[in-house]
Amino acid sequence: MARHLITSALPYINGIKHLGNMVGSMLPADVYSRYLRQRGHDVLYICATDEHGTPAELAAKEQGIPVAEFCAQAHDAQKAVYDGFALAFDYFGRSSSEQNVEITQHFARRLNENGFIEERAIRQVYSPTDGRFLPDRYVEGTCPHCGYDKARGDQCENCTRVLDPTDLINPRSAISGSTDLEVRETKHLFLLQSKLQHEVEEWVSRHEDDWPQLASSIARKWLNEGLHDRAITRDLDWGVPVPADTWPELAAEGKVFYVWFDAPIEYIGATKEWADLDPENRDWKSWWYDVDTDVRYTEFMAKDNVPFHTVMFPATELGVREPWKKVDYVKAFNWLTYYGGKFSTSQKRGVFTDQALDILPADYWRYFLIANAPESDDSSFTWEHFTATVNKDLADTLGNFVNRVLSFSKKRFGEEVPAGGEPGAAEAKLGEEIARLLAEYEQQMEALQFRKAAAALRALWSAGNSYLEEKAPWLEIKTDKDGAALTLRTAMNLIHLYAVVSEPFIPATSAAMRQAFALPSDTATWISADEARTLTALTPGIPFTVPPVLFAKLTDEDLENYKERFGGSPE
Ligand code: B3M
Ligand code: ZN
Repeated sequence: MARHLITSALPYINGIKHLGNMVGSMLPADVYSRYLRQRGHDVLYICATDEHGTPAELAAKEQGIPVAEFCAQAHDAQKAVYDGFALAFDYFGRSSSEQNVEITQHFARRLNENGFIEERAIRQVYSPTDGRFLPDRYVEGTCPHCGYDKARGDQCENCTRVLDPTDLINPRSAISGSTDLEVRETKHLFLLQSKLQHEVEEWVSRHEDDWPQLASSIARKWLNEGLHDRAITRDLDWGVPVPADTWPELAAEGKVFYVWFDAPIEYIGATKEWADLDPENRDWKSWWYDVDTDVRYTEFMAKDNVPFHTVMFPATELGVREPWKKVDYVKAFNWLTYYGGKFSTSQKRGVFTDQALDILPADYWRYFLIANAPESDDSSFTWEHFTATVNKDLADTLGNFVNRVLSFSKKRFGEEVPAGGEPGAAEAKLGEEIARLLAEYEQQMEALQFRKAAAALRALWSAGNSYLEEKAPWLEIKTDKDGAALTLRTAMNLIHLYAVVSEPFIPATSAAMRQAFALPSDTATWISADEARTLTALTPGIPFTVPPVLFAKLTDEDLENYKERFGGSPE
């Protein structure tokens, strides 16, 4: 059985992420990891903060603190939110770690030895006022393509075109605002991706059939446009230093690697961080090095990150000429919009992950987001849709079922799973249905089809409700006490089954459901098709407690409050 290596795109250090970021990378990776662990697979789920680059430097400057300090604080703040969302990383690292420095420098040296790095003199924007070169976002100005006047040196936010700082019209320094800028010549390292085009193409063509359409079409588009050599160093204070043993002159000038060069390498770096903390994990390399088919590597990301993961990082890995593990499956997501508009970190529009947890516990968000993940298309977050989904699926279909069954049984039969009755036709029909839906759920999870998996899970919950309505134990008890006991016992078996299979989506609620039953040695992590069909694992006499209401119903007043606080439309 292959081991599973899982990574989600590294959240950039700058600022708490919004729900759109969460649903497009970390949350589905967590759901998938939890599922695989439950099914008995050996799983390593790695993520980290992406800490280098100009936005971190600029944010630190704005706060008036050293960038290292800014990153340390921002890392902890993000980690606290992810803990709140119950993201069960095996390790959540930092791309500024010494491990990442070491591995990034090693990759650069190997690429150089293999003839894939070249030093080139380029013309760059220099600010005499600031006494430094101004890479990427350090220059702002007017976009030459669309005329947007707040375009950044690396990209125009308005038309999304990738830019070079020297492209900007009326450029100004983002640090001092100075327009007294000149263009000076300076040396940088270039990764000769053009030389790797064929190899990358060959590698992509061996894998793209397995990838979802969204990932393979983006990879193809980039390959068709041709891989260009690109500068992989910058004039910044903060970053992985160019190693002095290989490039003494550039190192002396204080050049560091470009953030997108070291960020994907941090997937490996963070694995080493994890290993260095715990001697038991010392074989970290067995996850990454010289493992072809015994590790299956799945990456999660939003679509804008796909080129870096399907083309550029593989090019780097191929050029290193060492057997580093390359991705097997790329799970890419479209955008989650806020009322059809853009969630925007810079413009603070939409719901941020820390605010979400202020309002409601993680399970509400986890379920809603995954059930509406932007898989085949963009999907829109609205408060109306969110409150309706919570009320219908979580409060009514699941929560109410659990409470109704346990409260009623307690009232009529006491605090133990009731005895009496023999399963009949209704139970046989239910068992078939549950076994079928469970198989469907498993199949969708294995296929990483999260919306469909959520639909199957919801159908499992619904099947319990239909059974309960059909048997109506509150009527049955008047004429057939044993029959009512059987119905309630079967329903309790469903609750236990829900506790197990809902865990990847709603871990806290699942734990509460499972703990309702004092089942001796309840360690099974999954439900077999046979158990699903018979629904008799919980036997008469097992004590239970009635958990507090699992999901609160959201009122019209709640809805109005949310809309008022966050704005009920994109603008
Ligand atoms: N930090 C995502 C972003 O900021 C970027 C992902 C890196 S994954 C190696 O858009
Ligand atoms: Zn533009």
